[in-house]
Amino acid sequence: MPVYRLHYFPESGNSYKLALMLTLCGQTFEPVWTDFGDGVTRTPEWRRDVNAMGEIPVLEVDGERLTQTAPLLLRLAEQFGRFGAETADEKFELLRWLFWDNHKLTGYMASYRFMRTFTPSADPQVLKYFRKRLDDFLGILETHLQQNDFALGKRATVADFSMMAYLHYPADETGYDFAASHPAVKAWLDRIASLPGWRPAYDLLPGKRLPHYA
Ligand SMILES: N[C@@H](CCC(=O)N[C@@H](CS)C(=O)NCC(=O)O)C(=O)O
Repeated sequence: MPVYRLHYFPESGNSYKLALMLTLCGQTFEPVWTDFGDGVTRTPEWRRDVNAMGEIPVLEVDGERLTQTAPLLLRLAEQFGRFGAETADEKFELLRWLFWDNHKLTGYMASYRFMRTFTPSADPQVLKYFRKRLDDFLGILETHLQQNDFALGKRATVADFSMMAYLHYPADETGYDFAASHPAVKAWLDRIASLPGWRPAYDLLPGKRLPHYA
């Protein structure tokens, strides 16, 4: 069995993607709480010793430090034979949604939620811009999920875990009430939450939390 250590902070949806995947695959990990709020990931020491890209999460696998959730999710899917692609066409689809998520959905939702909720003086113009982009991306996801149970159709894959991570937080953090605004997204979040062993981020990622300002 590999030994996993996950460097994270509780509000990090990117960390949750890996914590959830490991949990759904029946794995445990040692949680390594990281003081993101105090700027530790911006220090030269942390970038030298932990992650040169300056990002959370970092997954240590038997002592090797690995980063970037998309390739990590794909590797775990392959290793455990779960939540991955089964055909070349599925692999293409999986990559398509993972790239879209990293660039668009997670990229904007993580920035919007962080600025809106966890920074003391959010710039209203920047928030407005993020929200406009997000409304567009969420509309695209809503349309897809009106016709599909999951990103790839009938079964959950790592593309779903990647896309749902930032959307499953409480409405007072995301600023969205999906039941009212995006019912197909809400139904999909509920489908993922009913997978055996599923747990929310704040259950899997304990420790000191960032102050709320929203
Ligand atoms: N594409 C990266 C994104 C990681 C990321 O942006 N992490 C955030 C915290 S959840 C971070 O460390 N941000 C620091 C920064 O943007 O400077 C992944 O999937 O691992």
